[in-house]
Amino acid sequence: MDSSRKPHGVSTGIDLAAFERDGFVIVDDVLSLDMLEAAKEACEIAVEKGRKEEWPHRRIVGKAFPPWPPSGPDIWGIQHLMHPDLKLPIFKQIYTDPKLLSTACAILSLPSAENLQLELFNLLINPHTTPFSLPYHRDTIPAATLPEEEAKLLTRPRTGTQYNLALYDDACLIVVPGSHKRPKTDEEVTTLKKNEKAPLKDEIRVVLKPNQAVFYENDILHRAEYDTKKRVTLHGSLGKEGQVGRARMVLQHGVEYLQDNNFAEEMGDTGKRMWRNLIDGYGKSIDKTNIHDI
Ligand SMILES: O=C(O)CCC(=O)C(=O)O
Repeated sequence: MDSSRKPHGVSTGIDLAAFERDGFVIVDDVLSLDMLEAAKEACEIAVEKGRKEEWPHRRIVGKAFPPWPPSGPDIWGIQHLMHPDLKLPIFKQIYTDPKLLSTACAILSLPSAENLQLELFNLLINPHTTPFSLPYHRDTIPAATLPEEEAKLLTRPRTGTQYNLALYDDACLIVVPGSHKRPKTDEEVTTLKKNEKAPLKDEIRVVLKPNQAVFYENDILHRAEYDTKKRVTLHGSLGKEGQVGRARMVLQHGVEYLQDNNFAEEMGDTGKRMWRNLIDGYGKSIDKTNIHDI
C-alpha cells in the first residue's frame, strides 16, 4: 500500500503547540538516507542546469520576488523542479515523501494526504559569487498594509503550509517567532521604514542540519541572507484540497505543465489524488480571465 495514504502511520513527532505559538517547527530526519542521496544528486544536476542557463526558471540575484528576469548577475534559486522538461522525475517522488505529507496533514488537520492539494516545488541555493538578501516580508500581505487590516488578514483560516528541507547545513532564514499572529509593532514599522532588511527585536536565525525541514507560516515576518556558502534546500508548498483561490494562485504564472493530463502519470496514487485536487480546485474557479488580478 502507498504509505503516504496513511499520514498518521508515519511519526512526524512535530510539536503542534510550538507551531501555533511560534509560526514554525523543525522536523528531523525527513528523507530516508537513500532518498537524501538521490535528492542531492538530482539537485546537483538541477543547479548545474540553472547556473549554465540551460534551465530558464531561476530566481535571479537582485530581485526578491517573482516574476524574475530571464538573466542577471547570479542566481539564488531554481524554480519548478517537477516540470517534465527538467527531466528529473525523482522530484515528484521527493515532493510526495510520506513524512513531508504527514507533517503537512498534521499542520492542516487533515485525515489523509489524499486531502492535500499539490502545489509548487522549488530549490533555494547559494549564489555563486554575489551575496544577496531578502527584505522582511510576509508572503501574502504587502508590507504597506495598515495594522488594522494586517491584524484582520492574519486571522484568516490556514489553507496551506510550506517548508524548507535542507540537504546541507542551512542558516539563511530569519524569522520573528509569533509574528504570524499579530500586526507589526510600532517599533518594527519604524525600523523597517528606515531599512527593510534591518534586524528586528526577537528575530532568530533558523539553523537546519542536513535532512531537517522547517515548516513555517508564510505570513510570519521573515527575511533571508544568502552568502556564497553552499546551500541546497528544497522549498515546497502544499494546500488543502478544495482551495480554489490557492489553486488559481498556483496555476496562474507560467505553470501550464501542471495542467497537462500526463503530469501525475509517474506519481503514486496519493500524488495523483493531490494533483487531481489541484486541477479540480482550479476548474471550480469561475473567472479564469482575471486570474492575474488575485
Ligand atoms: O530563502 C528562504 O529561506 C526564504 C525564501 C523566502 O522568504 C521567499 O521565497 O519568500
